[in-house]
Amino acid sequence: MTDPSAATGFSSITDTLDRLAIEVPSWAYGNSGTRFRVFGTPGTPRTVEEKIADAAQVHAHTGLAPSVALHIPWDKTDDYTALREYAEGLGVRLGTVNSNTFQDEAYKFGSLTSADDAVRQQAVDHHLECLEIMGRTGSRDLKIWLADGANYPGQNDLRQRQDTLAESLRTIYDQLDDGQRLVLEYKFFEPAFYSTDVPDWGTSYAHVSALGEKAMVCLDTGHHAPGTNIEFIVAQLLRLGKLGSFDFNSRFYADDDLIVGAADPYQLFRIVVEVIRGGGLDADSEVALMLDQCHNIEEKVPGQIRSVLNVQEMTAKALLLDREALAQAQADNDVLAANQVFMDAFFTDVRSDLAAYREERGLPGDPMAAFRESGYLDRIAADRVGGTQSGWGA
Ligand code: AOS
Ligand code: ZN
Ligand code: ZN
Repeated sequence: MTDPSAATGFSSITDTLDRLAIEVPSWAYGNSGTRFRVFGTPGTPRTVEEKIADAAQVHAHTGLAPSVALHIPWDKTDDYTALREYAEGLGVRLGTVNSNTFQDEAYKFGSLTSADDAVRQQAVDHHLECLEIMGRTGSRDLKIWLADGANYPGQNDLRQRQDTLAESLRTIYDQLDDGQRLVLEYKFFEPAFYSTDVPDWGTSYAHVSALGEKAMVCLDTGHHAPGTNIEFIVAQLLRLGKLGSFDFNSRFYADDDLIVGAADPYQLFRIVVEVIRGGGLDADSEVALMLDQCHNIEEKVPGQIRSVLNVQEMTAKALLLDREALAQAQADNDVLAANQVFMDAFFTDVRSDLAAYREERGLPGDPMAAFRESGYLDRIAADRVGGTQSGWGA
């Protein structure tokens, strides 16, 4: 066969592939680590502008990452309008604003769930400041992840904290502008080890449903217990119209924040199958696909390039799933045929089709190689002296 894409049906999926956009997090470009050690990398960004410049490299080499998520306070600056213009000048947009109520001494026993009115007000005010910043950066989404929880049974009034959280979220939600959204992320443990105030999708869903249309759930793929069927949660949230965004990453053990698709590419494939099934890649979809990763030992910009390429590769496979044949096998209760159709899509090798697809769009067929050859890492290593850690490594 002369045209390999004819064998896979690749040409039928390119319109949808063209729509694929993955937001990259500003903190992925800073140094990060574990509680044991933060290893520095030459060329680490010293400013938010340098983080955005690195993110722009990911987009320039892949065409997949047109926006950058910010983190407040790690990315605080005096002039957000100027920052927005700077990003646009490099061909990227400023995206989701991530709040932070997990680093101040005041939040030791909670933030939006705190029983202390002054602490709770401080946490609410921080979110209102984020909303103000979003007005200037042109961001749509305020992403809230809370470290709030307890280490010991009896430490907190679990029920009361849900009521307090609902009240705090309502105050923030009521300040959203038209076109802005609040996405509430859940996480089953860490830093709290016994009980977390937003531990699962059900709790997030309960809160965002009570708030209204502009509130949605954020699903971080690393925030589930081992063995959790994440694609089921994806299907359910899409069915309920409440899947606002993804934080993509890989985990082996806890919230490892490794490169998406590195630990279990088949799981990523299954998730993307449900995203497509639920309309998450339709032209009018409002589901935000984001990365939430840290690169503790590997180079950061190529780590991000690898990540968005992994999402693209699994998306291409998922788009190639023969849904008609699958529906027929399901209707026939032909278990093995249905599973085979599913596995055939997963095992289809799309790498050469994707390389050709990129080249047709003026992008490098092999973005990893193109970036390596660009000399960018050597340039930033020489130019940037005294790079700082991302907030995670602080
Ligand atoms: C923390 O575990 C969460 O995954 C957060 O989504 C994220 O890492 C944070 O919002 C960055 O500030
Ligand atoms: Zn996350
Ligand atoms: Zn996380």
